[in-house]
Amino acid sequence: MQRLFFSLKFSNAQQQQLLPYQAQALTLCDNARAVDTDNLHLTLFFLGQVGTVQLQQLVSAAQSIKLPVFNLCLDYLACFTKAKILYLAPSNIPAELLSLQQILATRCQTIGFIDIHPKYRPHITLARHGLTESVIQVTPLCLRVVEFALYCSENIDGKVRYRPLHIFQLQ
Ligand code: 2AM
Repeated sequence: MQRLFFSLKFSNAQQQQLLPYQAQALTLCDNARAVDTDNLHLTLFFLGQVGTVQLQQLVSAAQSIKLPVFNLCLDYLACFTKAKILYLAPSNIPAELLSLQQILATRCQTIGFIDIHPKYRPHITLARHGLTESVIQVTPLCLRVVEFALYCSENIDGKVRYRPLHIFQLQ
């Protein structure tokens, strides 16, 4: 069994563009721990533990999705107070992102996974173990989203790493 999730896949260059926003987020509270640059992502559907048969079903389901590339403009920093996560998010959620998330969620549910989040909240977690009440408007960062991926969450020597197992192109 592997711990998996679907996520937008950002390039290395896009992950680098997120770093000034992460630096700003870290100033909002003491003790927050930065997410590793390579791990910066935007979750589409969290699956949890997945076996090999389901893994193949998930890959086939995602491969058949034909949706367009889109622009995502991230423009505010805020915190999920319960999870103590500092994140960057879009005030305007692109219709293409919602379509992708909804289609993926429907397919994952058909295969037998439960959506554990009552409401989809697209965000990029920049730091963990941080708490703030602030919501800060930032200079918008507009990213061209061209692919998503099925990621595996691995713990190697106490360090979490998100590794793309399969990458899916948007059109
Ligand atoms: P993330 O912040 O790294 O994307 C399981 O709950 C995981 O799903 C969380 O660790 C979080 O990972 C992500 N998540 C939490 N709440 C969510 C929500 N409302 N919508 C989408 N992803 C969420």
